[in-house]
Amino acid sequence: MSVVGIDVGYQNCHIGVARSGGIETITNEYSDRCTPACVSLASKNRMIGNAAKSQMTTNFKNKVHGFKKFHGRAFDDPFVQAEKPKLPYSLHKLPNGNAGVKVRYLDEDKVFTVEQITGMLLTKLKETSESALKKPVVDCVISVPSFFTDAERRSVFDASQIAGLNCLRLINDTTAVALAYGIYKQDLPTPEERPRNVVFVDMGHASFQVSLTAFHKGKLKVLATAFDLHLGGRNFDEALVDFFCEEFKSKYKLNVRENPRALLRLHQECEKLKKLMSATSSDLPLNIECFMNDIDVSSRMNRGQFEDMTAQYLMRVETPLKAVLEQSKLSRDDVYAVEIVGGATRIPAVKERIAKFFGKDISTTLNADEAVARGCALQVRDTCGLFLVREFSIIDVVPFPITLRWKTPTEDALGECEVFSKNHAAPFSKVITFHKKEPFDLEAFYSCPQELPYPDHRIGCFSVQNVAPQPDGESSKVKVKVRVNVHGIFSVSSASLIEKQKGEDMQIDSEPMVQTEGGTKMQVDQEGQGQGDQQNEDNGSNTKVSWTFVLIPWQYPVLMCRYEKSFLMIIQDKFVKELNDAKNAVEEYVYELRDKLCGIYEKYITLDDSNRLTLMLEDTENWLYEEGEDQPKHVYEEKLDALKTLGQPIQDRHREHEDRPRAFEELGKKI
Ligand code: ATP
Ligand code: K
Ligand code: MG
Repeated sequence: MSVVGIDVGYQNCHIGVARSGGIETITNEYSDRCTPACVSLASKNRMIGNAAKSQMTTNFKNKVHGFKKFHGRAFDDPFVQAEKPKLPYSLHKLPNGNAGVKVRYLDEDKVFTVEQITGMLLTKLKETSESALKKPVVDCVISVPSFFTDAERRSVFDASQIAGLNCLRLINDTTAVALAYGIYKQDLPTPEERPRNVVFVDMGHASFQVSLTAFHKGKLKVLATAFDLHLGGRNFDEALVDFFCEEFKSKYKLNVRENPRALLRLHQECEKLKKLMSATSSDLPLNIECFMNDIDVSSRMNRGQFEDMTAQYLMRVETPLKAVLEQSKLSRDDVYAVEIVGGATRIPAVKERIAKFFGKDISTTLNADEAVARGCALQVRDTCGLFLVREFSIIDVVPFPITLRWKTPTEDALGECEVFSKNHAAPFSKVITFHKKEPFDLEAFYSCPQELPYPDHRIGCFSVQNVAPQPDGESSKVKVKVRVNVHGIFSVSSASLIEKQKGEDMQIDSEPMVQTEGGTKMQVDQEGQGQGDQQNEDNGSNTKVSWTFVLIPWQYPVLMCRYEKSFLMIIQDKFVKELNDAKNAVEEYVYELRDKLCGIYEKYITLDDSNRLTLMLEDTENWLYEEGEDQPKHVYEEKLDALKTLGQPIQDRHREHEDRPRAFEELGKKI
């Protein structure tokens, strides 16, 4: 079974796969390595990817795109509310408060969760992989922006499950790129040498991500990440759209914003223009025929004008670059190379800003569109845990600090402690020891709400139950293991009670105390990277009793019903495909037989019979366009059978005649 790496972009998706020691990117049925992140729902079926995108200006109300950043977000989220008026499709508040997508599908109004929509997209990418690799694909690695919080990551993870994928790892975009950079480098420093520090810059369609990563032979360590959540190619498109909307208003008296179809067309044309301006600084035309109210519009633009009108965005390029240096306490001179990827880094002014900031040439050694997907595929290990390509260890970072707060039913005072600081290594486990006489709750939340690109700073609530005092009335020692896992998701992964043995003295005071509060003592053991569960047990003579505990992450979605729904849709797609195939088979047979009746079959049928059959074929053709347009599958199958009963004898006579001389020839050879 193959494992694929999937880059689910805001606009473009790519799939990488490790094959015979190298990485390849997979092409879809359009021989395209890029599949647009677009799902179009219609009255009979749904289309995903290229087919959906080509429908851009028709059925636009049911064409869902630009949904990547709705993952894990509430309908009332300020970001969702700000995006809503820009979308051709409708958003809807789901019963759990999350943002859902409202479309007309199978002639009914339907609301889909964002997980379902991404699930559909992933289903398509899974199918594309399967048909390219000619084997089932279940295991995958999926990239997410480094700034995705727990809720967003969980949501993407759920989407992968809806698609029937087993996501082995959610990997940060820039970390995937770093891996794609490092894995084939033969000259990385040895462990004794100073690391090679490389800055990775990814400007996609909707966001700008930067990381500073230190490389040694066989390993990379992310030192810092920074981002501009809302800076990407789409801002540059929108600047052009704004400009032309104004111009067309004064020049042609057209209110483009009132016409969604025209607005979408303008968007497409502006994106094309933007790309052309990356290649040339000369004046370029923008012409759209029959744009609105039967009016043809035209205008011109050049790179200089474009840079002026996008100055506000270009200005923002520097901030995250500065931030990664500051966070990692490195200077520009410590940076060995600056590697850029992502479609929008092709804008010359963006490249210039980055180069100017670092005072050095930027490298474009990586494939700007495929580096993320390739990096994802490189993270893949086989079922025995062996890397398929080459072993390369990754230490990523916790992007936002996480704090744990605890309380018991009787204690008013809350205790709290920051368990993961900003840029703490991840994945990582820590064991926290509590001294408690009763059950308690742990609440995890992001420490700095003002820095968080997400309105809800809560992560989850975890209940540690069945805690009672020791027989001697003293507090029990409870060890709780907290973890930021390979997906970058926080969890309380286990809790155990250490029962004091008779005569044994617990040396709690010798342990470094992180925080002590009336009645609550807490101590943190760092456990390091990896999945291992080993920990240094006290003296080996205490008994460890582990028990399950209740975990209630906020906004945790109900998965099962969505999975079933998605499964039904796959069946629906299959059903529609089979129906179309049956109908096409009738049509093809009509054309084929008609051609042959005037050609190779002519000699094998009487003129009368031929005329009668031709008439029948004509009737069938007309029928296909009229009442036969929309029939159940069996009707087409019966029609085809009826035609074949008439066509087959002619075909047989023809074949017999063809075979006869050949048979004589063969006989001749034998004699
Ligand atoms: P994100 O990473 O934000 O989720 P994505 O991965 O889908 O988005 P990319 O495919 O990296 O984004 O980049 C798409 C963007 O790059 C689009 O805005 C596209 O117009 C822009 N782009 C592609 N080629 C060029 C070019 N030659 N000049 C300017 N912009 C370009
Ligand atoms: K992409
Ligand atoms: Mg991207």
